[in-house]
Amino acid sequence: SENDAAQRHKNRKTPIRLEPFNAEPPRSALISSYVTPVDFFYKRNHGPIPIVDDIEKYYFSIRGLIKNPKDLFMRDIRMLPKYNVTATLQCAGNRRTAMSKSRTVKGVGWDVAALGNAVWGGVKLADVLELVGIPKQTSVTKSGGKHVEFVSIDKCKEENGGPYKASIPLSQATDPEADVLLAYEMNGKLSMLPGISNSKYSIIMPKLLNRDHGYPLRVVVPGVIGARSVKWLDAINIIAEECQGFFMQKDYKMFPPSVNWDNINWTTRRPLMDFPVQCAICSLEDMNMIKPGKVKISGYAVSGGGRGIERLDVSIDGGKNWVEASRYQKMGSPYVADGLSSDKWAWVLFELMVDIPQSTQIVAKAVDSAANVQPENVETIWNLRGVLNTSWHRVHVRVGH
Ligand code: MTE
Ligand code: MO
Repeated sequence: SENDAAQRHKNRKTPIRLEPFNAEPPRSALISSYVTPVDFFYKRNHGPIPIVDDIEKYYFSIRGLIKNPKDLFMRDIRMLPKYNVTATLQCAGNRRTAMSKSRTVKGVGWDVAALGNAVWGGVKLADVLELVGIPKQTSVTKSGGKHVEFVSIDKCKEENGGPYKASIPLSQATDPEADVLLAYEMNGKLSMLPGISNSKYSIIMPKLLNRDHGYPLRVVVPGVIGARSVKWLDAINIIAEECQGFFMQKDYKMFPPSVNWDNINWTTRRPLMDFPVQCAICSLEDMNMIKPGKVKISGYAVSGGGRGIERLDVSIDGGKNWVEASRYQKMGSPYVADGLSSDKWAWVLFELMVDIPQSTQIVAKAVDSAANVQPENVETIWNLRGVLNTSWHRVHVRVGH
């Protein structure tokens, strides 16, 4: 019973959680910096967070369709070239709560902050796979062929007590330009204290990944839904086709609005990979009371697959007329969605000052570098698992005097 569980829980020396730990910051926290501080970075877990206490003994194995399986320790990983990749990690369930308001969906209720932008430090998976004799390549296609499966240390009920796992195509894993990382650092860069421009006051942010985010080693697949970025890596398997785990086959797929829990056939859909173009206003809540006058509209926009953000439109009359907002990644330097002078895997923040004389609905929508747009209404993309709610983001302001 629940009481017994609570009693057992109390009797333990180390507290355990009866539910996996999930957390999301207030949306306003996301726009205070381009790189999301670890404390404000959402956390999504499907089981208890494992503890790896002896980093020297930690290793993961690479097996499957290769001639020479290998165990790799952290010292082996640290010998490979290190890269810092700025990439936005977004849960496929981001903005699920709003989808549920249209019609109830199943899943963790997320507001608009189940994502974050981090500087991930680690080695390229393409370099690691070369160690077991798999050559690098620049992929022309990302589907079909062998897959690289990531198996975690954590255990979860969806896998019947087995480990969390996922896979990506081998062609993506071996493409150095896809920037797939085995990361051991998060936000390990020199950064300025907010509001102080003198470099004397710069600080080193926490370097190593913390436990919540996959210490000691996690996968980061830029531009792809968060579920494929497996934390607490235990093994890599080279397999003939995609991973048959729960989160690839029975979850994180998008169904049409007509599919319900009685007529669902999981095999008819592909596992979600690249996320579509997304944005949200973070300077305002869903409902706001304001005084008439100037209001700052700011938030984030991001697209998957390395596509940049080409445009960000804001409407202050519920979607009839639109004004373009300014976009930035690094404060003070203009943003160009070309992936050369910009961080191609990372979000952009946007900003616009508007005059709000009366109560209204404010809307934001983004266009990515492939001219993809966001759907106007959540109903057209409604799906029973509540994934990929990328509909126009709407907030209400009531003007009082
Ligand atoms: N990896 C493991 N081992 N276990 C998990 O439960 N959750 C996935 C992914 N990797 C998960 C995992 C999901 S659904 C998301 S959205 C991201 O991790 C969240 O990463 P974060 O907690 O570092 O923000
Ligand atoms: Mo997720």
